[in-house]
Amino acid sequence: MFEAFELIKNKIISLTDVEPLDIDSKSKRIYANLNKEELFISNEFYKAKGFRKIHLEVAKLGKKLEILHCVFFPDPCFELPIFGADLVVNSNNISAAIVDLSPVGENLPDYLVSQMRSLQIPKFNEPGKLPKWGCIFSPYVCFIRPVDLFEEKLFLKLIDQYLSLLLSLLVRGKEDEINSSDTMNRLNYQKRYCSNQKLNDKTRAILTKFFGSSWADEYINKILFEC
Ligand code: BLA
Repeated sequence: MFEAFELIKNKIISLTDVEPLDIDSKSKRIYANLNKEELFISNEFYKAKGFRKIHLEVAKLGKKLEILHCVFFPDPCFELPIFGADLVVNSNNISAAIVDLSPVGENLPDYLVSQMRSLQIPKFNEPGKLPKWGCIFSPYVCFIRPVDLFEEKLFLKLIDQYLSLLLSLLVRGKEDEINSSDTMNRLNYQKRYCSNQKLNDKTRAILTKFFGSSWADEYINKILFEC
């Protein structure tokens, strides 16, 4: 978990024109207490060239559950996919690990497909089955439960490769007009990404258990998947 956090954080600080985004200062550190279980959420938000919002979150919910959540929402003026990663640790074991570069159009652009193909996603022993709302992900989404340390390392390497690939796309550097149809279209796909992510009952259930349903709804709508 810590390694993944460091890896992502280092990529973020390497970005051009990166600066912290002030979303809502009371969302940066969230503490609560439920039946003597400690809850702690730490949020970091940034913007940078090519990215309208980067969100890196670590949550410790009670004694057992730890979550690393990260999304790079692109600036829709750029032709960039959405990077998303979710690592769920249950009693010191990763129970779910998901990483993707998700399309902001009907498909990923051809040049990106060929690069993702050449990465050769390793064959993991316990792949997960994506729910219906997961149609927002690319064909190269990796959703697994790592069975051992070796697979955990392979998954980390994949996060690294997907992020490196994403950042390498920025070098192409083409920026469309804010009101161009390509920009609008990409923004609509970001909206669809967010709407579908909001259908993840597992996220909602955990947040509701610890914070109540209205808090959970607000958090999901305003912090996790605002668009
Ligand atoms: C699954 N997400 C989960 C699970 C939990 C959370 C508890 C179930 C894990 C398991 O099956 O063992 C919880 N995730 C959270 C919480 C937060 C979070 C509370 O991020 C934040 C506070 N989810 C994302 C992003 C992706 C994502 C960015 O937030 C993908 C890039 C994916 N999480 C995702 C998927 C599942 C999941 C696909 C599996 C859903 C399922 O099996 O139905």
